[in-house]
Amino acid sequence: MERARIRVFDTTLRDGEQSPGCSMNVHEKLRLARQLDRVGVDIIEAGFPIASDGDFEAVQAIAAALRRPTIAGLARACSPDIERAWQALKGAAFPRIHVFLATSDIHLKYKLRISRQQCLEQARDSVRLAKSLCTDVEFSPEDATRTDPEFLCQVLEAVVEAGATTLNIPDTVGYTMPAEFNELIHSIRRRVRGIEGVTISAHCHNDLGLAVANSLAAIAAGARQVECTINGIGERAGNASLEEIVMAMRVRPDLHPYDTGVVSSQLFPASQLLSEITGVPVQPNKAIIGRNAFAHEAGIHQDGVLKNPLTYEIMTPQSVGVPDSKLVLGKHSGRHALSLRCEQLGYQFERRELDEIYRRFVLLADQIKNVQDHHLLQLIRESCGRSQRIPPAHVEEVTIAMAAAAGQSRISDYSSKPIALPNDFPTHELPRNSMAEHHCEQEDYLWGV
Ligand SMILES: [Mn+2]
Repeated sequence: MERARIRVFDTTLRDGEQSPGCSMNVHEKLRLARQLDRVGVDIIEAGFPIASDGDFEAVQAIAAALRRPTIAGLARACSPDIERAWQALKGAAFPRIHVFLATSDIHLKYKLRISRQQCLEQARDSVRLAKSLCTDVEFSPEDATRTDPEFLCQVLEAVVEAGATTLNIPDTVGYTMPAEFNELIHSIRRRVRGIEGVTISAHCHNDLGLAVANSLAAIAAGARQVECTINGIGERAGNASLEEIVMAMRVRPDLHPYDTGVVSSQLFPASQLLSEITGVPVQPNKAIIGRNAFAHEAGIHQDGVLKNPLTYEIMTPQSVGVPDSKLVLGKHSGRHALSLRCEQLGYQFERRELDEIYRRFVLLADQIKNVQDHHLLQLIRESCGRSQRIPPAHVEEVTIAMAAAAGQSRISDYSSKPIALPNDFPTHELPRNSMAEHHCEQEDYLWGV
């Protein structure tokens, strides 16, 4: 089946940067933009050129450095903004001017203090100006989801006539619901003359936790561009999270038959780079790229995952770029390295317990070259039920992949083969019933960064 292509418009460097604590300098923005290029986004909104000299320089530098993606710059609906944006963008291989103007009565009355008629004219005139500078023009009616739909369609029709090539429908305040937003996009497609010649886009905020759901609802209704950010950063509760939208489509192509140009294995590196640059950590339970996104704490879950990852996983850590754990523990590894690795995996042992684990570890290391995390975890489970688990928060920045899925890179690679110690590993030395005893009560777990 032919699948529709969704253009991914990343606004991490613009809307994302507007979130508290997330401002970036030119050098940092350029670094992140290069990673966004590796992620494969179609459009990078590089900044708001009139906002500051730093923003201007960043947009200019990104436009000069990245020749594949479209580079967008934001402008209010007035000539100084639009001209400044164009100055920053004109060196881009594919420049786009993104003009916005609020259209809801509450914004018109209290913020802009203009009438609907003035709004309509200002929107049309500013898009006309932008179009005289740049063929690729996006228009956003700010606060679209709280705008009278009739008036919204009038404005959209006017800007299409003036030359807009993308119509972005922002849920600026994170107010809409999936069914409602879906219907809004449908009604725009029905009512706006000339709509078939332009791309409809969605820009959703997460104030009610629905940004991704609303974005997917818009796509289902015919939107073919989605605006989003890495880690879901952005104003207030943030924007729709790029990684969540992309992986929702990848994991459920039956319900979301769309393609993007995103290289999913670059998602985790992008998330890490953004956190590193801004110093803003990702919440541990964040979908797709959070430290616990691939963790299996409950013993019964872990047991299932070890037997077949599909029991509790709908995608592999590797598919989103969570690195494989390369535990290089061999027979030459010392007790200290072993103890450290155990700690990284969440276990602290008394000296005598560690001695016992070390003894078994050496036996195993004699038989296999590299003792990997899943070997070690199994060994720990079988050796010691009294291990004291330490909370993952004590382990900072340890990149441990979901060990059970090590070496498996695609869903189709999953097999039902349990990961096991070598056949000749001397399990007869283990206390009888040790597996049975700890099967249900074990507290061991793995986590995926
Ligand atoms: Mn926004």
